Amino acid sequence: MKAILKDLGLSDVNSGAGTGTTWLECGGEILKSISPINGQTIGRVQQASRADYEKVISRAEEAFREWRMVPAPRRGDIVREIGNAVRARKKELGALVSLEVGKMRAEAEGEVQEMIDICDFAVGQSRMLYGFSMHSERPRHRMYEQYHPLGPIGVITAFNFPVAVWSWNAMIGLVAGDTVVWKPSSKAALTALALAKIIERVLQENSLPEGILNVVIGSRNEVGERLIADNRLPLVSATGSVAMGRHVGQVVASRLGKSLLELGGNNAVIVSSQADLDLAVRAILFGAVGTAGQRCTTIRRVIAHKEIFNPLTEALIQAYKQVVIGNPLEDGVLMGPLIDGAAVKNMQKGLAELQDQGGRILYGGEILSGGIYDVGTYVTPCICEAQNDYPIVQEETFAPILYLIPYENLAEATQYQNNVPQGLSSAIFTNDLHESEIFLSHMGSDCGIANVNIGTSGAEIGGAFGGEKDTGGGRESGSDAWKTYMRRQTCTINWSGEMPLAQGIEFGVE
Ligand code: UN1
Repeated sequence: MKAILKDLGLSDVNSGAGTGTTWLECGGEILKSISPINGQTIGRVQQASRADYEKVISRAEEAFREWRMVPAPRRGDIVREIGNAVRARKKELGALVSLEVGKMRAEAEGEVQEMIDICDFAVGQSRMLYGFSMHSERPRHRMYEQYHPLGPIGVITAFNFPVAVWSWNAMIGLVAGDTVVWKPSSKAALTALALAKIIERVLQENSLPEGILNVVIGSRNEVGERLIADNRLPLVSATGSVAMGRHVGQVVASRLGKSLLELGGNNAVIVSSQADLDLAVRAILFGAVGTAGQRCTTIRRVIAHKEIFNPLTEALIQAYKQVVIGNPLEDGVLMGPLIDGAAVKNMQKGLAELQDQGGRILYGGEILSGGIYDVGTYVTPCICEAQNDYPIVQEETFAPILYLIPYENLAEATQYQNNVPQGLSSAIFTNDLHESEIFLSHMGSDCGIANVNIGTSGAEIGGAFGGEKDTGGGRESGSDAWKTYMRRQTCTINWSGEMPLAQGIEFGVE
């Protein structure tokens, strides 16, 4: 453990506020990073105080004035170098992600890969910040739109994707000409600092000013609340629970800022009688058990046709029985611990409520004990029989609980799929074209992501990522999500020597 930390430039106590090239002597309280794998302290962070936050934000503001004038393709070059620096440290960074948030190695490295991929994507995007041109209704006038850098932006991220989600925002924000102030989850503080240290060298080697890529680790009162209320940040991107997002959205809206919200999911997979069950089981296993059920895209509900309900249930239970639970850094382990004891309690609470509401546990849901398990963060993944309208099924419990819900016809299945407050990701398993097209049509899934014959999680970076309804409506990562990080300007240029007005209005004095 010590070797990994040292290798990544971390010490026992680390500054919690950096401006990309320099680290502040912070005045906040000490935060311990505790590994959910064994309950041991990995390292400590001296958190930022209000005053430290102020320093960082003013550097980010100053740096913006300079960074916005760097040509976008040149900004892309810097992002290419950042991507390469992360590529070279993929294994070490992945190991730290495993240690700090408990993901299995392949998944931890997978999210580092997401960052590398978004860097590559952003490099290309840096030459494609296109606006439209329009034909003016007035003679000898030219009209077009252009995208300008927006400003310093705030990015708040959750513990479960401590590398990837920030990078979707930050790397696209960088090529857009923004500077970035990152408030990572305090449950994944060291990963954020390690990343900042990898990037520090790139910024220094390119003689860039401080303030371009900032990190501030601090409490909600000292940092979080100030950041969302801060008029100097025209955009705040936040990933986390619906409750958190509702608050962030309201505070940002009250100052008429922009927010990009990526909040909870309640993702369902419809398994039709026309599905390849073997494919469906493999996808559901990864989607529901992967990351110990702690992805916003985790499969939480399986809506299964009554004809295949029993064989599917049986096959899932068989698959769940084979999941090796343990230290995620060991080969063969598919499921690590939950993030902390509170998450375990929350899972137990969810299961108790489910049973009160009439649901049944078909497999799993126990807290494991003995040996490494004694730390209290390991559980068995759980399969339950439930109805879609149970209050607990309507909620996102951030744990490996899978609700199986039977259906009779596709209209009913689609209704179940859509009848939850959240709208992130969805999928159907079917080999019937008619069914899959209905699911993808206007009358089908209401989610931001809709898949056929693959699960709800593991989205590629090339698409716009995010969801509707209580998921918050934001889109980040690929496609045209870059537009959120820029301000659009419509320009009209008169080269006629006359002064014709639009809409044919005559206005003047003799
Ligand atoms: C999240 O859980 O907040 O689609 C992000 C996925 C990953 C990202 C999840 N690419 O599962």
